[in-house]
Amino acid sequence: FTIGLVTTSLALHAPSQIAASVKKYAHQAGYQVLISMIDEDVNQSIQDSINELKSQRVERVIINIPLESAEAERIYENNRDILCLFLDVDPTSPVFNVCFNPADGSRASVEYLLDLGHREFALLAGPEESVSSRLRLESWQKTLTEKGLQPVTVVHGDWSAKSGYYGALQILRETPQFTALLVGNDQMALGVISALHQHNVAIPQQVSIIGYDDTYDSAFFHPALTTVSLDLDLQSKEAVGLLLATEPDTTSRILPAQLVVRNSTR
Ligand code: IPT
Repeated sequence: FTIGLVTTSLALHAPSQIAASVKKYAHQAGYQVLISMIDEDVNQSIQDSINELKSQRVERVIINIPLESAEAERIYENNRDILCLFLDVDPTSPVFNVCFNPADGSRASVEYLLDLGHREFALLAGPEESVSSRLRLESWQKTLTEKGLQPVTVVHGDWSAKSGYYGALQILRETPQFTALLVGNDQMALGVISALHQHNVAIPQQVSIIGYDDTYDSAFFHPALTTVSLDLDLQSKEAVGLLLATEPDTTSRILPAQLVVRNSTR
């Protein structure tokens, strides 16, 4: 038996961790995993990937591509002959999904920094076209607004460490009056740390940083990163379990995310 995984770039830490875990849990259940990785020309190539998997007689497919609800619904409707489960959609979307709550971890980050006395927040979000990136950003902004605060700036990266590095340089150049920097994922936070070190901005003495993901590497950044932990292994386990049930229950599941405090905040 074989299940399919249609995934965004495996050069990124989170999707590659998910792919490894999907494979692990599928193998434990006696299934093989066929992986199809895409990143451009989204709609057409997702359908191409699904068709390719169908031609190999795959009938159950995990889709880890960031999709707005309308796109995800279209894909779901166009592929009623197989079962599709989505990992990167708005968890309230009607398609079958296992996703993280985009609000709890983001809210916890802002509240933790507010309790430490921070008031000047810079936001370095992920790509504008990613639904998870947008929901994380909205939740940071909403929590700040509720406290009567506005971020000093909002900048977008593309999830890579390089984009975090250049995003931090832009923020230092344009709006240097911040003491807290919320970052959309840990890879971008790695680049941020590098940029701040080069400019002799001490973390956490001058600037506190909180990332997002808690991938396997994040505890080994310097300083060890405070971040919102997503249990990607659990997400993969749930997804594989739901997909492989004999009579799949297609009720979506929402997973919690929580703040893990390390040394990049004070
Ligand atoms: C999401 C990660 O949080 C982010 O760092 C990036 O890797 C992105 O995936 C790639 O699409 S995790 C996803 C299951 C919401």
